[in-house]
Amino acid sequence: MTIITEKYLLAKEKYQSIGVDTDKVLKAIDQVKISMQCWQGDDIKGFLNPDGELTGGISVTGDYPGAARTPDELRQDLEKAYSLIPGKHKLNLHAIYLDTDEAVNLDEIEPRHYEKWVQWAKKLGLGIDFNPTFFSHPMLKDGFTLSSADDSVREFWIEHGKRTRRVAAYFGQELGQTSINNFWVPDGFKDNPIDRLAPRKRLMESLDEIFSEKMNKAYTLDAIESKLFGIGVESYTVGSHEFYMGYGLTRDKVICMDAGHYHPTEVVSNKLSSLSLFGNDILLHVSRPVRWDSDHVVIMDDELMEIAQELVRNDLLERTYIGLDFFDATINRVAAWVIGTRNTQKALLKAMLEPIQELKKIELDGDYTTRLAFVEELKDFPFADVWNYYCQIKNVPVGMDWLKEVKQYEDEVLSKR
Ligand code: RNT
Ligand code: ZN
Repeated sequence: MTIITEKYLLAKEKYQSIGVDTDKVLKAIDQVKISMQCWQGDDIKGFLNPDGELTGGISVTGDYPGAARTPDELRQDLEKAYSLIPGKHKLNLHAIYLDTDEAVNLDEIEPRHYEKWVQWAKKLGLGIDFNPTFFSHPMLKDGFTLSSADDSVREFWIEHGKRTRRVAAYFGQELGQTSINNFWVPDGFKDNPIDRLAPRKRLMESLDEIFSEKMNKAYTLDAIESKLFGIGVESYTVGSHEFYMGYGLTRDKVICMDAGHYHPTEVVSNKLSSLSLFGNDILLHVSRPVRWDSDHVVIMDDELMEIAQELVRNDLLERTYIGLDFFDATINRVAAWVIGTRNTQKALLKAMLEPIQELKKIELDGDYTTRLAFVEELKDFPFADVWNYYCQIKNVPVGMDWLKEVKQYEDEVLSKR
């Protein structure tokens, strides 16, 4: 018996003493799929433009060597990352990550331009989620896409949106897992607008046009992502929280909540319960805002724990799609994926190891002293022994061992790019 197994058995006993069955929890955590964002691998450059520069709508900082330059390199890096993460997961692709020799514009994409991704996903047993790309493109005019006052701009992006839904349906059909197609547009103004209403009306109408084609919900679901502000659009974002809450609830869309898209003291965790009462499925963009929507790599901080607890305590995992959304180009990109994904899994595992019914009863009884004492003591319970055991049985490195593999990969592969 390995020391990891021995420790697990001790942890199991300890959790049993508070009524938690760790074996059951291990089965539950293994069901949770995390959608890993392709864009952490190359700083959201994609393969549409040969020079791959970010030309507006989104930005990334850092120049750590070794970024993927081709789809094959990106797949190689992703494979490395998946091999260091327990469980079977998904890939989150952006439209600009097409893999084809043809010169294709965003309003021309077709499923066949993503065929190689599907072949690869089949080989690895992954699902694929998708995103139309409304940035880094000359048709992003003065900061506007779907809400532009210029008909030709809107038409271009509407066509793009329509096409992404067909690509997402293709992913869903081929891979047997629903592909979430997430719409986020950067549209907004740096300074105070006179007319806040008209762009929102145009955005609403453009989206209605995009979604007018009926898709098979087993293959793809549309999601919509709001934002409070961004660099260059500090004063007004067309697709605000209220806009998309209203849109999503009236059009039966999956509402995406990005942890970095609200006021600095506002948290996504506190929104999930309300949303769950009125909407259907939820999409999460697990991210880490440092003072603003900075998309730092997800760490095990209080908000990540709160998000995990909300999902587990309220039984929302069944209805929640979990995607990661961070992009840090100042560190090894494979390491970034591994850290962010493993942390998200760890937070969920820790949340699953709570005696939830017991805690709810204590709260209903009004014993807030015990409630506080209990959750504080729980923080010291040996959840890491359960996590390490989970890694061991899934044949992925335990503890810091994954880092050695990433360093070796950096020496042998990334540093040669
Ligand atoms: C941007 C949104 C969006 C993007 C990706 C790349 O603020 O969070 O989700 O990060 O589409
Ligand atoms: Zn996001």
